[in-house]
Amino acid sequence: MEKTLLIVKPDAVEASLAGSILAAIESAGFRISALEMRELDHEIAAEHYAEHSERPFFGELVEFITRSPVVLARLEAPDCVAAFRQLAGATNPEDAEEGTLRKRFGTSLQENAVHGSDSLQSANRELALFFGK
Ligand code: FUP
Repeated sequence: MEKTLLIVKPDAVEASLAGSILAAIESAGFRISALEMRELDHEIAAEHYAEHSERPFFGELVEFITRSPVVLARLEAPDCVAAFRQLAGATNPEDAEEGTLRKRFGTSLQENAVHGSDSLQSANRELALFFGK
């Protein structure tokens, strides 16, 4: 079964929304096959966001994702990567469609509640980074 990485970001965990977000994901038909709460260090955060390392917002992004614990999950479903991107919604919650996780739970471009891998290749890389083989 296809897999993707979910991160419930610090803004959502701090707002006690982790359970609601996981429930919405399960209700939408995704199976959770690994789950962990963890405080990320700068090294793993920078590795996760390596593709953005030259962008002006990289430093803030790493500070944000490491500021308090996140919930990491491996999700499984048919066409999981694309299906979860659709459930998550547009990067900026203001642009996200009604009913998407970022529309419901995100508050800004940076504090957008959830991460989902953007391709099968990213999913495999990110799942290996956070959960190992
Ligand atoms: P997404 O794939 O939707 O998570 O979005 P991106 O990979 O483009 O961006 C990764 C994260 O960087 C987003 F979750 C939000 C953050 N970001 C900013 O903080 N500022 C920006 O200008 C663009 C993205």
